[in-house]
Amino acid sequence: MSARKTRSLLLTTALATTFASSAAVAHWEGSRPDAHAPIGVMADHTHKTGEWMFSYRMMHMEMDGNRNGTDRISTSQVHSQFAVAPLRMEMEMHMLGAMYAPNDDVTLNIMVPYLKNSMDHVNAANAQFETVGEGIGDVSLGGIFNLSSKHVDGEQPVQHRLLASLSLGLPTGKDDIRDHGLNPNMTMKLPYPMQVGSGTYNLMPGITYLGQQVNGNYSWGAQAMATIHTGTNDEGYSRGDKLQLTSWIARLLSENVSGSVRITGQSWEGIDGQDSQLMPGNVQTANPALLSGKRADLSLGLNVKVPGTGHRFAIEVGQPVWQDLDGPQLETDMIITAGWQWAL
Ligand SMILES: [Cu+2]
Repeated sequence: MSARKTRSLLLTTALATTFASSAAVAHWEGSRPDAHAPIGVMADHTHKTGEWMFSYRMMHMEMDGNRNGTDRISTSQVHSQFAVAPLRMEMEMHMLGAMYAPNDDVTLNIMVPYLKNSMDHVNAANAQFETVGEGIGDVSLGGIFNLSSKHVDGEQPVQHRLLASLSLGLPTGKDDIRDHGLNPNMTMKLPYPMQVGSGTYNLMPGITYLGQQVNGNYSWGAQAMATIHTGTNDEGYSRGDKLQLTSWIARLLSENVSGSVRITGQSWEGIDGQDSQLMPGNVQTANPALLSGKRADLSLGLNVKVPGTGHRFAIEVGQPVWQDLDGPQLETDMIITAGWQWAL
């Protein structure tokens, strides 16, 4: 394990030990549509003692065209470095989740993802082909903890909350999927971004701040979350660690509907190690160094609750406003997340 990862693990452990000093929340109105963060945010809320929640979430991400740094580059520029150029990629993720609160301060959760990654490529002779990596992804188990809450009185009383979360990602997803390339008679190992699993145990520590106007229409929040891949998978590498910072503001549009605006910044590292069956000179996605970058997204969301039933529906649409990629790398163009949540 690298020094960087050891440091990250120590930080996570320090965060976990603070869970002991938790506090129940008195004035938080959990039934408001905006009491849940925009649907693209994970580990954003807790439940009351004995409450269950089941959820289905779908995320669709579109990547079209290549970029190096902050600049768009053409397919022929990619071909000057690699035999094959990716044209576009679609990532589709279906997530089944369950949450259960053994008490008011701790909510446990499990999430089972199913992924489909499709990528279109073209070679220098203008022959196009598509590859698909599909299957169950890395199942995660975790907890969300009420760290503290504070009620601030005044003309417009505000309830503040602080949550901590920690998830463990299990290596249940495949990291050795193969598919046909140009030759229909043989398969090849799919490059790193096309695999549905990391092959490693992953830690996802997070900290979330929430604010709610007790009698007003506004609420807001911010979250920092890291993804730390521990060890090395059977293929000989570890995926790049990621840090994500997000902040949003939401407004009640009616008693049962709220709208949100969110800004997200993220930074992710390249592959640590190498899959020896991939040829890094052939295509950028097989090059461990060309998978890191930074991005800022702006997202608009809608939360809807069906009164008296425990059902909620939500959608969020995001677009990058800035991206800086160690490329050539496919740029992200759109992220859509939609979901259904049922608390009982
Ligand atoms: Cu929940």
